[in-house]
Amino acid sequence: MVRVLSNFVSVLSPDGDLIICRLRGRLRRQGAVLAGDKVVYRQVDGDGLVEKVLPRRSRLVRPPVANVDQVVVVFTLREPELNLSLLDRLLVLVAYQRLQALLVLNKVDLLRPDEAESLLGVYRDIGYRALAVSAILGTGLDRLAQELRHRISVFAGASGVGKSRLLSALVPGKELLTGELSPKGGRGRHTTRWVEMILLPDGGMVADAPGFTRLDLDRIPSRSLPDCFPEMAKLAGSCQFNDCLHHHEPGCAIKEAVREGRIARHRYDHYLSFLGEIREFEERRYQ
Ligand SMILES: Nc1nc2c(ncn2[C@@H]2O[C@H](COP(=O)(O)OP(=O)(O)OP(=O)(O)O)[C@@H](O)[C@H]2O)c(=O)[nH]1
Ligand SMILES: [Mg+2]
Ligand SMILES: [Zn+2]
Repeated sequence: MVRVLSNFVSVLSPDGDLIICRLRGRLRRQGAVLAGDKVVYRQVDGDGLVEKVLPRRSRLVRPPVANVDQVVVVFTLREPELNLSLLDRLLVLVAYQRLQALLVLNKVDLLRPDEAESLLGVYRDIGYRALAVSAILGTGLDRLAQELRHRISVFAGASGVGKSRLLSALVPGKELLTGELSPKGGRGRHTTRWVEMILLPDGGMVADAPGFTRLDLDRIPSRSLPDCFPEMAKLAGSCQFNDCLHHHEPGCAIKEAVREGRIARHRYDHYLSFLGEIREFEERRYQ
């Protein structure tokens, strides 16, 4: 399944043809079919009909896509302004789905070299793969292409960070709609409207997806949150209490690591604010 547009979808056949299909009745409800889904379809007089969706290996809610191996988290420092909390939120959701994340800092043509490296260094130290690129100048695109090869990926991130522009630069002959930033605060305008899977020339597939400005963490239980921060998960066994949530508990190895600068302060602050949010969801749910 390459693209889902209300009642019509495009399916990539085993021969590499794109076939426009309708959906069987019970597959017409929202979320029943996602880009990336493997499906069984039938052709009736030239018209395709999707009969069945095969079991999914993975599923993301935002962006809505199935069966990807990795999420390419695209962000910028300027135009639009970096939203570090949104970045960490997305990394948490990706970790919770047990998918790999690749961080891509785009628009480095707008930055001094040291600006890019200091931020990426924080994430590389945690163990993430992180690249600095420019879709306009072509900087770093070879490395990015390598990371996408033979994998199924989805581009995710705020609107206007250049996801579609990057993909157009990576895939010869593929022109995706890219948008101008609105002058007000350099915010994106949500140019991409649906998830679309694109075949890569060197093997693999990548999906372009609409940007977002907020992400809820309400599906993640508070107990699982520490595991979604790799630098915390690594140390959690050293806390005094094995159910430590790294907040007010005594003998907490995570808090000690933050004090000593081994865990970035902003990551821990985001952890606490996400934890607070999730607990509010949980309290409301169990009331
Ligand atoms: N300076 C600079 N501008 C870029 C770069 N990449 C993309 N842009 C510009 O940023 C704007 C937004 O790019 P898009 O590719 O539409 O952004 P998007 O992430 O797909 O946005 P949505 O589809 O709304 O989620 C366009 O005006 C692009 O030309 C870059 O590397 N450097
Ligand atoms: Mg786009
Ligand atoms: Zn702890």
